[in-house]
Amino acid sequence: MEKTLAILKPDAVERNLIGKILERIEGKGFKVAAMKMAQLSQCEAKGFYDVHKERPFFGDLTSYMSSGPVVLLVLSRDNAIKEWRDLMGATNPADAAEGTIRKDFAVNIEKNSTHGSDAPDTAAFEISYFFSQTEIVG
Ligand code: IDP
Ligand code: MG
Repeated sequence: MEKTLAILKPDAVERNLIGKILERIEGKGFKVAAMKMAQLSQCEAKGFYDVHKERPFFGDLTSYMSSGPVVLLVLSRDNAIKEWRDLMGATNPADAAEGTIRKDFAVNIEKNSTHGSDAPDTAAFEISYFFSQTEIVG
């Protein structure tokens, strides 16, 4: 089973969408291997999104990601990284396919409700950024 990191971002938590999004995750056959609430500091958000530090939206993104509570999840299933990205949909909800989480719930390209790792190396980094080995089951 492959593992990936998912985040239910501040816009999703603020609008009481935790249950609806978790229902879609479980409905697609993912197992929740770890889960916790957190409120990131801007410093923690910057460390997490370090790959984007040269992008023009980096300051806004890290302010937004630290603006309210998030749900941090480790998801497990076969092909979890790609399956979770497919279920989330495109970064910009205007481009996201019908039936995806971002199409149905995202506010805009920044407040797009969920995060997902994009490759095995980033999944490993992102999972270890938020979870110790003993917090992950299965
Ligand atoms: P991803 O979340 O689909 O992997 P990335 O390109 O890795 O997309 O960008 C990380 C996050 O940065 C996005 O999910 C979104 O919140 C934000 N973001 C990406 N592109 C833009 C943009 O053009 N303007 C504002 N925010 C953006
Ligand atoms: Mg990304």
